[in-house]
Amino acid sequence: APMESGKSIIRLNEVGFYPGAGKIAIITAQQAGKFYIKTLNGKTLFTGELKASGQPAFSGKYTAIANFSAFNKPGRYVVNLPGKGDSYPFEIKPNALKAVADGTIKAFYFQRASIALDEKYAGKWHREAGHPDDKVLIHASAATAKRPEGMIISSPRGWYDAGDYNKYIVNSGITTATLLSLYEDFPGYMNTVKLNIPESNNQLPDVLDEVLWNLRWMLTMQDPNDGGVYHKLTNPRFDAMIMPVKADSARYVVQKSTAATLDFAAVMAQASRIFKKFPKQLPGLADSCIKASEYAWAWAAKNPAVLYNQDVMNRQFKPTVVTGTYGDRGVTDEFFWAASELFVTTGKEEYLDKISLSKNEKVQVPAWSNVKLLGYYTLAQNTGIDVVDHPQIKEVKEKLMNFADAFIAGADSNAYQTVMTKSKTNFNWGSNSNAANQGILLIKAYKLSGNKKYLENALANLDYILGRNGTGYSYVTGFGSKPVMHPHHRPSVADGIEDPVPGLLSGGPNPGMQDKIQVPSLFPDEAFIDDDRSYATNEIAINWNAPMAYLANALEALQNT
Ligand code: 9MR
Repeated sequence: APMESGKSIIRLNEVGFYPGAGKIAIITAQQAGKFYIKTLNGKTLFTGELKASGQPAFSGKYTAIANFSAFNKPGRYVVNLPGKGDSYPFEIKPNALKAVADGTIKAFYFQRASIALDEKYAGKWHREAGHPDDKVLIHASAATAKRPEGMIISSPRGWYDAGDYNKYIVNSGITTATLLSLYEDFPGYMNTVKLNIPESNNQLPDVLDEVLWNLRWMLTMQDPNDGGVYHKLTNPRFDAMIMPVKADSARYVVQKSTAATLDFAAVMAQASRIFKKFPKQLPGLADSCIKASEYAWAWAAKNPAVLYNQDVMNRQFKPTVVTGTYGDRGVTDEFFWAASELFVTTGKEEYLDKISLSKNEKVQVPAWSNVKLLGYYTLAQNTGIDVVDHPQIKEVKEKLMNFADAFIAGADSNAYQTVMTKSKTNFNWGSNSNAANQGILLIKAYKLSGNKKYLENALANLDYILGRNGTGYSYVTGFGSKPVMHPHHRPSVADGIEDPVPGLLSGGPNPGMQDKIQVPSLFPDEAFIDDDRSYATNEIAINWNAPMAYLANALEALQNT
């Protein structure tokens, strides 16, 4: 049996707590009696009583809860258990999550294609430019009369999707939208966020500068001749674990797809209403975005069921492409999302007509394949235009709140006292992004209702990601005492630097083992290995980092409310 030391059995947010907020550590043992909050010099400042959790963890083991919410004195501390010793240290202070909040956005800078990362901005992770993507081939599957097979287009910039170096529109869609929403929901706070990126001195908030790196790439993925959007820009096969500059195989854009085109339409509509506020800094951009969006929508309306099926494509066309598929099998949610964004930005009733809510529809927290809730968010929050008379909008708000209520119901009786650890179904590929996306839903519910219970549960999910969980890892590189050190991330593996690129959210526990790498436990919340071969548990991805960045930044913005 593993040693039951304080550090191994006391699971807590290893980064920090806000003085006025809830503070909980979970003991993964049936410990009873007292616990102490001590300074790093061993001085006891708070004594509490452990409480048993109502339900066991997925492993069947019961936990104990150390609640020290009443202790609010800023400083550095440990939780101490008699006979077991100290937890990892943590801080109590205002702005406790500031570094994580900044770092998880800065991570997007580290994911940039087509640019060298200077030491000034990237520190020891500076690297040469990779993937200029100024000579990208039209794949046979994408060929048209005006853009024949082998024709060369320019499609630079963008973020690398994940541990690999390809660029996928579907996944870029939800990612870019999530970061745009962060700005849209918290403009005052986000205006103050400085990331030390090359554009930091221009007259635009840094988060929007970072978004523009990807948005400008996305714009190049639309065929100017018909409005359709290529599904992805990719190598035929995944690169070895090498640096970007060494990865120089030919790049292609493949066939257009309805999902990619609608995700593009949604993001461009949202971008248009946000960039409209910066006419001096970005002349014409808002107009270009809405034009691109409506053009894409028109293509999708004419091509409502072009699903990306890589196997079918490979049977017809060469070269064979085996990289990520993001092969969504249903696009009603993409239609809903795009129509919602287009309606809110343009006010045109024709888009509202496309927003139908089915009776007992089951919504899920957003994921790349499931974007309906992104439409809900936009419809529920946008008071800028007069939507109160539309019964659909009222219903959207009600459903959103009901959905949030269902999530938090009983969250305080499971072993880790979080929404994330309520259900095994949360633990699929990229499970940590579910924790973050649940957090976003709860932040939205808080903004709509003013009820702090939503905010507290959002914070608990953040605690989950930073160490209060079944493995004790802080799943964000560079943060916490036991952070993941070996993510499946090509630059982190290939750069010869011990520390991985910082601010990246690992995918997290997933018992699926799609990569055939053995995980130490198959209990859903423990099915994780900090091994760079384990892409099913320990890859990083932009669509996972974005909700993490949203959650951490939203909590920073709301900490004093
Ligand atoms: O996040 C994606 C996950 O939902 C899928 O189950 C998985 C297998 O298709 O792919 C994941 O996305 C990967 C993408 O296909 C390629 N780049 C890395 C992504 C993260 O693992």
